[in-house]
Amino acid sequence: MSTAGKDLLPGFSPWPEEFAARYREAGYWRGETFGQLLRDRATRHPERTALVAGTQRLSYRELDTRVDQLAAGFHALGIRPRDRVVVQLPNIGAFLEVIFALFRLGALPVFALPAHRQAEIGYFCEFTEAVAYIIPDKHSGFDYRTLAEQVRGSVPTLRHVIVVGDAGPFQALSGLYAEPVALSGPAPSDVAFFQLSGGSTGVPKLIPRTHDDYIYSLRGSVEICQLDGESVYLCALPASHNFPLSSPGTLGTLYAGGTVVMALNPSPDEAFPLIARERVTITALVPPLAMIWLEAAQARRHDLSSLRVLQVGGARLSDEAAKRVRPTIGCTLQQVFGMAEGLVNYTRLDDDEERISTTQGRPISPADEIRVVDDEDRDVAPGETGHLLTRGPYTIRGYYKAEVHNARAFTTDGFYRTGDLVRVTAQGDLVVEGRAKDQINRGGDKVAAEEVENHLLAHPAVHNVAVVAMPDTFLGERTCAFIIPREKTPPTPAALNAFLRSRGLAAFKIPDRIEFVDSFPQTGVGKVSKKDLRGALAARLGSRT
Ligand code: OOB
Repeated sequence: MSTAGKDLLPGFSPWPEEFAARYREAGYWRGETFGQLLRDRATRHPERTALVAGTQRLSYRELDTRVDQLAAGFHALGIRPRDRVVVQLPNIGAFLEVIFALFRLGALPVFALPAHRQAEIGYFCEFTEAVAYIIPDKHSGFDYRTLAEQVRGSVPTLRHVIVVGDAGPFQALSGLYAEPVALSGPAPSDVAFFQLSGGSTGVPKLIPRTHDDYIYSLRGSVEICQLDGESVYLCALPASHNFPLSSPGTLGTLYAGGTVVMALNPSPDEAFPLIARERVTITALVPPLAMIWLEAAQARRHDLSSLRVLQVGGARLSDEAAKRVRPTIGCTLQQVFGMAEGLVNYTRLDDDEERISTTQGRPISPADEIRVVDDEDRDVAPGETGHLLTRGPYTIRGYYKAEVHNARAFTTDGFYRTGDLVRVTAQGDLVVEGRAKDQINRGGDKVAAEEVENHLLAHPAVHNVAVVAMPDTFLGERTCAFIIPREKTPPTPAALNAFLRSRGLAAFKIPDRIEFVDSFPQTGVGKVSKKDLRGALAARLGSRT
């Protein structure tokens, strides 16, 4: 089947036909869709438990039925194929019901994080011309309905706000389950949803993923992580993030016919009893959480013996912490180095201990192409550190509606510039050595420097600003904003942070530290030298300890 000439979603960059044909021929893209996938599993093993969330337990048959009913409800509201729907749900059962209902309909979820606020949500709704926004009533002490009020007022395309729980002035999700209707459904090569990029630019970029490409990444992940019908996956990280969604995550677990267990928050207090009760076999964490779990596991108050694999990724795990996983938790560590744009690398479960604790693994697919290059895009010598470029059957060819940025973020022959600095070991594993992109990796939460800088520049007392990473023993990195004030007595850091919050910026993007300076160090070509700012900060922090 050819994608050439087919009517594509405007703003989506498909794989060139020659690559698409190759990926189909090799059996990577098998023409499946998410809607069919769930139907198939529900037909094969209807009685198996698909989902455990709070007091809710759903078999595959029940999940499949509820998804049909909800798809009918969304359809009755007027939501149509290709309509964008911003989904901002925590780790609750409704998350999976909602996204599969949208998949079945061919409507496109935009995966927002629970931490996002008006600045981000308003932008996603506007940029994607979303027709609906789906939220919980309250979560973690925050009332999402007040956020929805603000967003609805400013986005004319937004026709529906749908609430899980007490809907207030909006539409309750619970009222939407309806008699199933026949739906034609999307094509496998269609965009299925949008992930968000961690980004390094002023606004987050949207990542279109197709049924074909994402399901291939699930199949590869399931095989590498050895998931099967007996597997029980604990979703402890925010469910909409690419790591717990697909590496192998909740979707990979359903692909394999296993059970997904949702944890409302990832603390040991919540997660450990769930692991013991549900006999969880695999879960995924970011490094700071892994450290917290390692501490808590030493108390041995809970039976974690069912756990076979602890995955850690999203940011670099130190070799020392990595080496503590097996002795402390009694299971295999799996390092995961992935990105919402596509490429995911795993250490393999049977790799030796040294390889598992000192590398970030290797790609899912033999068709993942990896290049490590210097600043001029020339391949570096084997084993040397350089910029990681990648291309492959589940790595995007362009961000959504971002032509100008795409020309920079991709090479002319379609390699994605990851912004990561890596080296490849003699055994073929990747080691992440650093980052060239202007981003702060705050324990797995990605903060684009430019985005925070733009918000700070909007403050009348801020003349200029540069946001950089500062080292942190717990999070790996935190955010520091260097500010040149307009006046002699600058606003206090607290006032500036309150200003950022009032602009509706997610809490994890608020600077951890603000330093006032008279000028910025410059590079040879007169740009702000963030390297020198990081150096100055290290000297300042060092001299205070
Ligand atoms: C995952 O996805 P994103 O899109 O939030 O962030 C991707 C970036 C990478 O480019 C890299 O800079 C960093 O996060 N990263 C790591 C890492 N895993 C991700 N840096 C060092 N070591 C690691 N193990 O973070 C993501 C997506 C799928 C699976 C796992 C993580």
